[in-house]
Amino acid sequence: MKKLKLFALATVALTGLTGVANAETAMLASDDFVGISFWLVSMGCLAATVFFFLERGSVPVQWRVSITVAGLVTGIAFIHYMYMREVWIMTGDSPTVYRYIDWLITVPLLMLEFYFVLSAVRKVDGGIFWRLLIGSLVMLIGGYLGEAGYINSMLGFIIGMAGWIYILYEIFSGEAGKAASKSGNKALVTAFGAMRMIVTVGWAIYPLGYIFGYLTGGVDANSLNVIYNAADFLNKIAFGLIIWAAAMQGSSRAR
Ligand SMILES: *C/C=C(C)/C=C/C=C(C)/C=C/C1=C(C)CCCC1(C)C
Repeated sequence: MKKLKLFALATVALTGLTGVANAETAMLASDDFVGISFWLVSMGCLAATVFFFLERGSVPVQWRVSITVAGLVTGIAFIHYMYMREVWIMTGDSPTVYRYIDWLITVPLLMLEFYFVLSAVRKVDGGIFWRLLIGSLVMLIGGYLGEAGYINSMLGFIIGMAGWIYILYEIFSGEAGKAASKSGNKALVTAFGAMRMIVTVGWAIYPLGYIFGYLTGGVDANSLNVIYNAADFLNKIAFGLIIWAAAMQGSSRAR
């Protein structure tokens, strides 16, 4: 296990160094605030990844998978951010493909977290995971087809919204929501409630970004990217920290 952890950290560190080398070829302008936001989120993701992997051993055993997944989410996002940052600084274009590939991997992992935190304290039906996965795929594929111009952008938006609303139904009123409230575990109920708020309020930022940066009169790449970057910071890093805090709540904090 120690070796695995070291390997993971070394990988993250190496990727970070590669990024430093890249920075020589693409200079960040001091007034490029979108580029600066790309940098801030990428470094936040790097720090969060190291943190989650190091903290994995400090939480009770049944919470470890959730912490590992939180580290995977920020780690995958970190690497995508290196590329997105590069595209933005070099070309000033929105790195749509990289962003959606990142979402395609990290959003199902974030959804999986609802399943994992539930199964940390009780037995749960695997159907919950599949329904959350299908909802997120509909949401992302709809959004991508619309944003990349394969289908009408309004149609893509409507399909994406349908997927998101389905996810919200599942975690509030569906089986997942019921399982959480019936669990009687304080740490889980608190974490589940906070995670649900993030998927409601934090995730709402993306469709708003789509509307303001994309649907209403031409693409405004600046606002679209700043909005998406800020949202990622909240929905990936803060989301993981909430799970970590819940996991620590039940533990004796022995290290
Ligand atoms: C780490 C990345 C995350 C949490 C990304 C989440 C993305 C969304 C919640 C996207 C939602 C969208 C809609 C609800 C409507 C259609 C357009 C999208 C794809 C931006």
